[in-house]
Amino acid sequence: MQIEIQKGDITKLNVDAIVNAANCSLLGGGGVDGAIHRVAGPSLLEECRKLNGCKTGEAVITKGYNLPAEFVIHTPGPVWHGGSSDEIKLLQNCYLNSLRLAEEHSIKVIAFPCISTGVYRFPAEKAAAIAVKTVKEWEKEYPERVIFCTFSEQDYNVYCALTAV
Ligand code: AR6
Repeated sequence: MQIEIQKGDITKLNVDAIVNAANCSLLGGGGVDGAIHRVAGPSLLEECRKLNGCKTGEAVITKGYNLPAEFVIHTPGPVWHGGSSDEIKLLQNCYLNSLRLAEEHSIKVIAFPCISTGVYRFPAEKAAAIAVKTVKEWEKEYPERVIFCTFSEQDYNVYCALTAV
């Protein structure tokens, strides 16, 4: 498994799947979710409507429509309430369930945004540590390459520090 850190807009990545930091309705929102729906186009929302939502920490897969990525894996992250509401386990589940879907669909290259660290206020360094640990411990054949697509310089530096040998 190769791990790569990039900085920029996840909607521009030409990969097999991008992960969406969604909410439980799956009907779109702001942040990375809004960006993904804007680029993918209305057919994505149409497919999402049929899924009847998704629980926090679980994940569902759709097509990518007008995105360069073939698939979108939607996973609602936990809202940070101080750490005593199972937030760590739930965020880990977001990564695990997304990786499971990637394995099931033989997805070779997948890109993750920094789930829960925007509107949902999960502390960025804690979230990055969970993301990197969960991905490093994944030992299945797929995905072959995981890209952590950070949006801010600060997140980029945190991920680089965590993945440096
Ligand atoms: N590419 C990559 N990362 C991005 C992009 C982008 N285009 N845009 C923002 N980010 P957030 P959450 C980063 O708030 O905290 C939505 O309304 C951003 O800088 O998008 O999981 C949903 O509908 C941050 O590091 O997701 C939910 O209601 C990270 O993506 C709620 O927000 C996540 O920030 C989910 O909140």
